[in-house]
Amino acid sequence: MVQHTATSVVTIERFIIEQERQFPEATGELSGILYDIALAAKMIANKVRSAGLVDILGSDGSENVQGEVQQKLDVIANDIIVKAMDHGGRLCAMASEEEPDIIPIPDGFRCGKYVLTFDPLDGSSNIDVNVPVGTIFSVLQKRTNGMRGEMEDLLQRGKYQKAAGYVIYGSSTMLVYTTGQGVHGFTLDPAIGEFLLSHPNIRTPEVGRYLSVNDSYEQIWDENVKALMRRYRGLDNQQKPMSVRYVGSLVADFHRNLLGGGVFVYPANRKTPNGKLRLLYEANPLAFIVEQAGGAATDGRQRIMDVKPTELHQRTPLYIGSKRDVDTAMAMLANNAGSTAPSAVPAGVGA
Ligand code: FBP
Repeated sequence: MVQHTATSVVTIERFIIEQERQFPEATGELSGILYDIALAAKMIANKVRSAGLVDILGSDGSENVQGEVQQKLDVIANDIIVKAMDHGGRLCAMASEEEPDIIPIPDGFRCGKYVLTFDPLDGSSNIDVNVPVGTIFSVLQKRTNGMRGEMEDLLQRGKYQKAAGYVIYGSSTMLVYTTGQGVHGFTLDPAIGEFLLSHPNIRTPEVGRYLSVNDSYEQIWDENVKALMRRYRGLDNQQKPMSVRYVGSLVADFHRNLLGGGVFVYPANRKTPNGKLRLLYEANPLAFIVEQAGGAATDGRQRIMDVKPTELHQRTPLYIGSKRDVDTAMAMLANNAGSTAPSAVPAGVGA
């Protein structure tokens, strides 16, 4: 594999082809899926960038399966991805945070050997205030025999992912992905409309600087979660205090910590006893990336990518980022493991 530097002018398409060449048995289907995702990302970036100028800010007035108000851009991004991915003949099914059930491949289009799960616009509640948002995706290989994708093909452990990545629509638009051969970042050059290699072989620092947590939930956390937060803050004199950074957009917080070192935590609490974030299209893809970059991800009980999914929109507690800090979470939570017994929630906490 050609060793590129951040100054090499390498498009994402060329990089994908070079990676594929290392697998003589490869059919090009996975590469094709990554191309189509890059195309969808450019189209979504265009919408996000002009969001304030055209009438696509604000809510769509409908609710998604999570009971969340859908933003207009949530729906637009979801449609862009479905339409970019459903006719390439590489997928046999999809699942999205914005859709209640499996998204089948329309009749008339060939079914392929992969399934795609995705969060079309993560952090969408931040769109109207111009805070970075993102798209997160995960690719798995079909397991069942039939032509069409089934629930069993989607509900696979994260460790079976063939590819995963995210796009961050921030000061620049970046696409970061892995196929199990390291983590690579590409920046969109809007002048030429190309994703160019800007961050080859991303490695995340072993020890984190940043702590990303919404501690307005502190009152409804378990005691061991509170003890862990005191540890990260250096309040029990076991480590140097970490600097708190929280955007409230998972992709933005994860991306900062991936490059600069840090831990993002969204523990379970009495209001969301199984956590808030979704296993299939938030926790699993980011866990694959962080592990490929030398970091780790846990639900407080086990490695995120060992969790056996049972539902499409399953939620999970999440501790993800620099290895030392995730190991600390595992050590301090393991005996009471992440999930919290639901009980009274003081009014207004986590509103
Ligand atoms: P979606 O926008 O995809 O539903 O993502 C959930 C999310 O917005 C994450 O991006 C973010 O990390 C988290 O929820 C913020 O939650 P809270 O407002 O409770 O801190």
